[in-house]
Amino acid sequence: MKTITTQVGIIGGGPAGLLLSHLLHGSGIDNVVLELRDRDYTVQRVRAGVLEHDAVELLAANGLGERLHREGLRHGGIHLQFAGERHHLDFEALIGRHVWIYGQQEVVKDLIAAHEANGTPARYEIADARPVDLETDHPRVLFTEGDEQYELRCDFVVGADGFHGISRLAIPPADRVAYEREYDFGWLGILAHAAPSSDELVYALHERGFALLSMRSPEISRLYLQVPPDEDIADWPDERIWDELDVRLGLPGWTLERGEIFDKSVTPMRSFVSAPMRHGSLFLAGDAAHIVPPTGAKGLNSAIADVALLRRGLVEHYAGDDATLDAYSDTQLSRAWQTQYFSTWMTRMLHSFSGPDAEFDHNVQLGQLAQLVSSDHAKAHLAEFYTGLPIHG
Ligand code: RFL
Ligand code: PHB
Repeated sequence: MKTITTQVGIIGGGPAGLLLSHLLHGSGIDNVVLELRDRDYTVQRVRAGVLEHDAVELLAANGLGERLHREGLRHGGIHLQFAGERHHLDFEALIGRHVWIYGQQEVVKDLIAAHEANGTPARYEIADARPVDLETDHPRVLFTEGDEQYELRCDFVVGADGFHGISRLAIPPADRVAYEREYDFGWLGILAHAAPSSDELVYALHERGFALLSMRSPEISRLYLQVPPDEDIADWPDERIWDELDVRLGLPGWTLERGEIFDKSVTPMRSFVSAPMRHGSLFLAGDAAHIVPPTGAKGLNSAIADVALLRRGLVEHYAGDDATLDAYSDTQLSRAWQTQYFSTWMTRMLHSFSGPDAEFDHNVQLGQLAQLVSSDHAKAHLAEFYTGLPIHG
């Protein structure tokens, strides 16, 4: 068995793991990232698109803002559409904050470039990662790379290996609680070579289900449709997708720009929180600890908030102060539940629900939305959450 020694062992080379590694490196804390998949896989996964105000400031303050500010799209608000009308929520005017449209894939590319420039690339295609000795202050991660067995000796292990990762499972079942909620719908998402048909995102409630118009660049549209969670993508040829988007997003005098669809997938929706987020010398961050339905655009941003605080806690630890690290789990669980609240609220407000109360519920949603767009206080409430809770980095 070969031995590697570092200060922080990070399992998972997604946005949470790579960003934590970059932040720690910038603070002089040695670390190693262990990633199951190959590098190209981690870059090609199409996922989040909206970055919160403070998340972008954190990235920029740590050398990751150059391409983001050049190629990203700064959005000062969103549109809410229901009952055949589109309403603009102007975040800048309401609370003086904004968000950025910049794909998660681009964030990951920028992180990989920074790691390569620093000479600290992640170790890709490692297998069987297993954190052990977590109740001690000298934990290890055992793993396989090629034909070689390794042990990574460290002071702390961070589980940033996503919802399907193994880190959370290393906490004994008696010491963790999982809170979960599944929705009986998912999102069919497409990427298309089509100029976005709106200046800012459009979230639409329609009798036939939710639809979202988003984008990645002035040439690429990202669009979503609410569908059953187990929907077979083969049942959705391109024409059917465009026609359904036309129905749910259509307005008189407005046309949805069509184009070549180059990515298509269905994602089920769930909410999940695992508590606590710390067990001995193991800390969980990002999707490994919590998942939200994407309606509030919070998953990636929550992962960024976790690792920002974890960096601060680790820096203070090595300076002799454990207060932030000791409070990490409680602080981030409180933030995670606030985020769950917002994501649940947005999801319930904007999706169609089936069952005997469906018609009643739809009318309640219309009432809720009508009040929301007529009140600056209600709009500011949405704007505060959407542009992001504070990030304590
Ligand atoms: P990730 O991205 O899942 O990365 C985890 C990494 O860990 C690796 N891994 C392992 N490595 C070693 N050993 C093991 N045993 C391992 N098991 C797994 C994986 O290969 C992977 O590389 O988790 P992370 O870093 O916490 O990042 C979380 C975000 O990816 C996620 O929250 C967002 O994508 C959620 N999300 C959105 N978030 C936003 O903030 N704004 C959005 O607009 C937004 N839109 C979305 C979304 C997620 C979506 N899907 C597909 C779920 C839209 C969609 C459709
Ligand atoms: C996206 O562009 O992928 C996106 C935007 C807003 C959301 C979710 C996803 O709420």
